[in-house]
Amino acid sequence: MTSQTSLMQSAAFNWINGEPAPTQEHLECRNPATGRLITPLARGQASDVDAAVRAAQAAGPAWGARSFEERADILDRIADGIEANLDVLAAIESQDQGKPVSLAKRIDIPRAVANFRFFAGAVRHQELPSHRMADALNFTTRSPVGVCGLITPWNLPLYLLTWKLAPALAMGNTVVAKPSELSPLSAAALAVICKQAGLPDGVFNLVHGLGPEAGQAIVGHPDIKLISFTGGTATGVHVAGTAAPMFKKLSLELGGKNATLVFADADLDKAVDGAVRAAFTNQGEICLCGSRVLVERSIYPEFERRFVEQVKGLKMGDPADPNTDVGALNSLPHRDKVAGYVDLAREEGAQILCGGEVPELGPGLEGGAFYAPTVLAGLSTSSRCATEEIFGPVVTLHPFETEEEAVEAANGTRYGLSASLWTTDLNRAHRVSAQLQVGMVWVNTWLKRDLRTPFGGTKDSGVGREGGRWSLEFYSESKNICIQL
Ligand code: TXE
Repeated sequence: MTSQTSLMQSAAFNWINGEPAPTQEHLECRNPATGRLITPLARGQASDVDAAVRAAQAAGPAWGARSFEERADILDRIADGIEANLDVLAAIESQDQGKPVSLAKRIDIPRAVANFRFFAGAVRHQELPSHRMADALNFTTRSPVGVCGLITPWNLPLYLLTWKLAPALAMGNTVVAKPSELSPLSAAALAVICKQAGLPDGVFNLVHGLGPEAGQAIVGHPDIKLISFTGGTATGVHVAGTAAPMFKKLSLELGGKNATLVFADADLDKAVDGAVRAAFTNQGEICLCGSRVLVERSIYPEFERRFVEQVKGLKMGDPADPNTDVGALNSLPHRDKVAGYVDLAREEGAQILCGGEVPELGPGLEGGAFYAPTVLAGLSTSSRCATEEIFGPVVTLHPFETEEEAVEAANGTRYGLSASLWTTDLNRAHRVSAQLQVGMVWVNTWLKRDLRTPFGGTKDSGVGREGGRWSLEFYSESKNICIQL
């Protein structure tokens, strides 16, 4: 196990060619629950990205030449290293991001372990296609793409970075990654763990810093052949605009404004429970959060009563307290954006059924980016609060009369990431799932993930799919070899 302080302080440097690399300037990394400074953060520039790309290029041939089994063994050792540091990494993630430490321990860090173990197994067991003709045999190989640029957001820092890094490494690529400047600490810790696990120098490089500086330099670097980006839709437009004319492989996982649809025949206890979890997990800062709940009118009053009661029971407070359900938002500017949407809802005549304020949480947390879990009712399904991504602990409730109306409302945003649907009618589950314009539908559950399945969205939620064989394909170049027999 490595000390928490030394892992946190490693973010003061970039990580290039297997060692800390100093930068001339620094940003600050603060705990959003207290406002306290944690560590200076390296402020990488285009020259740092260039140094990282050169290290990644130098390491590429040897890493790409290793067998899938050899690379999988190293991925497993990285997973072991993350697991051995679970408590330390959960504390780092919570202090850096604002999320409850219990959530980081239960979800974020175990999922990072699972990402490495899953993709180690996936490449060990992958089957490559062959197509026999009467007089020829085609077989398809997968070779590394080259240097991959991975850009990740602040909401699920280690979870999302490892979701990209594990398959990129497994397929023999080398990487230059940029975590969000708002929650970079677990990525810095991961670089140290990768080295301890035996990952060769230069295979995984990390450049910290701002999006328009380090991020833009990665997206626009001519020797980076693939970009996997998770972040806001507006940034995604910019990333695509730079990368697409350079013919880079591109995967964009952007925003969401996902509907939870509750039909009168649903198991109400489970539906309320699922809808609350979908709305408020990680303070609502997950692209998959169900932030619009559409409820069949005949059960609406009872659903609303139970939903609000359960939300009022969520314990908001110090993320370090193991009993906290809802922690701090990631930053004060983001908290202000969330509060701005609730002000807008007030102007639009919404009823605020609970929340709608900055809570007073007592000594030590006065400077924190907290916002009370908020339930809004009485807004149109086409209002701004019901269609724009708020990305915080704010949910809107809407009654509907018919299945057609529910589907139309669910599809009535620019986003198309996911939906969850609560019903005991199997035919309805099939019918409605087929009509929802999203990449993922959950029926009678939410955020149940099987890493073999495709993950990604339609419309303005992004382009491409990652997960299982979709990741193996994305992080490799397929080559068909046709042999005349
Ligand atoms: O994300 P950004 P922001 C949504 C959510 C949030 C909004 C804005 O609604 O309120 O987006 O969040 C890097 N070239 N999501 O502004 O800026 C940046 O440094 C290259 C949904 O904080 O998109 C960070 O590493 N990179 C989402 C990453 O992009 C650039 C998760 C994401 O930051 C760049 C986060 C540039 N020009 C926010 N500009 C989800 N899909 O889960 C910024 N970056």
